[in-house]
Amino acid sequence: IGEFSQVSPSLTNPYTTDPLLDRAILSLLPKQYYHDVSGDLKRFGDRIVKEIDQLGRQAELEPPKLEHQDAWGNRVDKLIVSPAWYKLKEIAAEEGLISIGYDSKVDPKYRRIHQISKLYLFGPSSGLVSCPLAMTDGAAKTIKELKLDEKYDELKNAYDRLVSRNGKEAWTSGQWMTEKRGGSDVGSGCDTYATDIGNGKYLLNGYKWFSSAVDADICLTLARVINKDGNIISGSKGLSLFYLPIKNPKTMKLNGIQMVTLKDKLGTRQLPTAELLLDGVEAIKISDEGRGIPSVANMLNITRIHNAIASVSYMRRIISLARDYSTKRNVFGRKLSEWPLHLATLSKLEVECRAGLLFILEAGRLLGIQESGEATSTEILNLRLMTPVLKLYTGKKTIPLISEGLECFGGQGYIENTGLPSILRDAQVTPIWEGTTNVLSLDVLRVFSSKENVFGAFETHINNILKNQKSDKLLDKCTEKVRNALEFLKLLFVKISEDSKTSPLQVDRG
Ligand code: MFK
Ligand code: FAD
Repeated sequence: IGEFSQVSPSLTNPYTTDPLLDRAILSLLPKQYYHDVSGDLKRFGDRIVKEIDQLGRQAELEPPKLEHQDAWGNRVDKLIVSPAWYKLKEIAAEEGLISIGYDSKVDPKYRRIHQISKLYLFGPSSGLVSCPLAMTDGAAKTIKELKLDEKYDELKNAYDRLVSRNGKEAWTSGQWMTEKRGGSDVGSGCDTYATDIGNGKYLLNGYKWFSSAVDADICLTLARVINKDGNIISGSKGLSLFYLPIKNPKTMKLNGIQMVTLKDKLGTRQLPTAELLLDGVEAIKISDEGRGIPSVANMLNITRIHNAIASVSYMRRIISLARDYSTKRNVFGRKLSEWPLHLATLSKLEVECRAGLLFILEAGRLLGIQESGEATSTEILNLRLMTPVLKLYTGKKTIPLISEGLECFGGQGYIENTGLPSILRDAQVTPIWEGTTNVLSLDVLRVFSSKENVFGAFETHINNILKNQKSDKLLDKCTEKVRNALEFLKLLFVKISEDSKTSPLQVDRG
């Protein structure tokens, strides 16, 4: 087989070797807090290299299985998940990947920056535990925003578990929205029905078509309440939001749920995604009747930010490995890193990834301000507007970028046991789940058509950024381009406003 073997690319501390993250958080955080965060990220970066990345790989190689029956024919629906998956969930809790975002000892304006930075380091090594973390964060946010912890003891307990740092006690949440008839058009597609059994409790019957991280402890889901006359309201105005424990707390058996099958997926194979039959699931209605969609939007807007973090984290991972490889691979008598054409390829990827990182941190900054209760109406509108754009843009950009990144390894980029192809497969889901690109484009139109002076808020935001920009030749050129783009968007906005008298779908038809 010859004497030569190629030195492999290696993963280095993703914080200390990130070209931008440290500078970005230095500019966003007060000095003392920056030092704490920076120390935590450095330590966590080392843990990723020494421990976490191998666990992520193990989870990929030991995909989940579902056993419907035990040896004696009893229906058990036993989900078997890699030990690495459970270990990663424990690590995520210990490392505070959710709790940091809710830490009452830290100024709310800054804690999301810390959390997002940490999730960005964790994502590609997380064995897709990043997915339940997103939904866990979304559930915690929903409980807080709707003040459910003040209304129900059960929800207070759930909140404490969702944000726990105790790896043995922490809970994760699922988010079951998609059904066979509708993943985008949930309002028409939801055929899950809720029967009132008194004391605020309901029994849910239906079929959930995609339910990820189905080993979760709790879930938020949508269903249509059957009223006293046996009637239901169709469309999104008929949906309410429900909270349910996945296992009955007394029997520890599934709470009226049958796991019908696990999905056989292109990627995210580490992640158990199931089809579920809800056959009399006991649940609590946590929204006003008919307000299910706007209530679950609290969750969606958080999971969409997580999705963007994951997209950018995949970009960073492939670039870091490709950069490292370029210093180890010789072609035509030189290191790859010495060939200008290869450097030009890497530079293009780098620019896109850095822009993505600044974009997710900006979302974290605005989210923190919103959670501090000090946000202006302009900041709230910008966060609302930015979230779908952030998710759709990063989801769309990550796939061609990773594809180009794989090409930087030549044939090795296509070989399974390098671990590289799984990055592309996993990233392919980011534009699909949590709202496809077109559906999120329509969400942008929804914001423009439903809120006052959205464009004004956006313009103020951009002008504030430009005002604080240092002046130099290159930056002045960029500023001019941004101003021209703003003028163009203004014209577009006027057109959208004129057209959007009724609904985003009608604007789209126009
Ligand atoms: C590693 C990262 C991992 C990430 C986690 C992955 C695991 C989970 C995977 C999943 O995919 S979970 C399922 C995700 N599903 C979606 O994202 C659904 C996609 N479809 C949409 O987003 C639709 O736009 C939506 C179902 C939300 C609404 O469609 P409708 O029926 O046309 O809604 P409509 O009537 O326009 O709006 C109803 C209300 O909700 C309105 O409020 P009002 O009644 O007060 O006027 C809207 O303003 C409000 N609303 C809708 N979207 C909102 C929102 N409010 C705030 N934010 C939003 N995003
Ligand atoms: P459709 O809604 O049928 O969309 C098909 C196409 O139509 C898309 O290209 C879409 O962009 C386009 N489209 C739809 N509406 C419009 C429009 N008005 N204008 C223009 N184009 C439009 N869901 C959950 O609830 N919980 C989960 O845990 C979960 N996990 C998932 C895990 C994986 C791996 C995957 C792949 C999906 C998961 N989903 C989950 C489902 C996911 O959210 C949906 O698949 C997604 O929202 C799209 O819905 P759909 O599949 O019904 O596609």
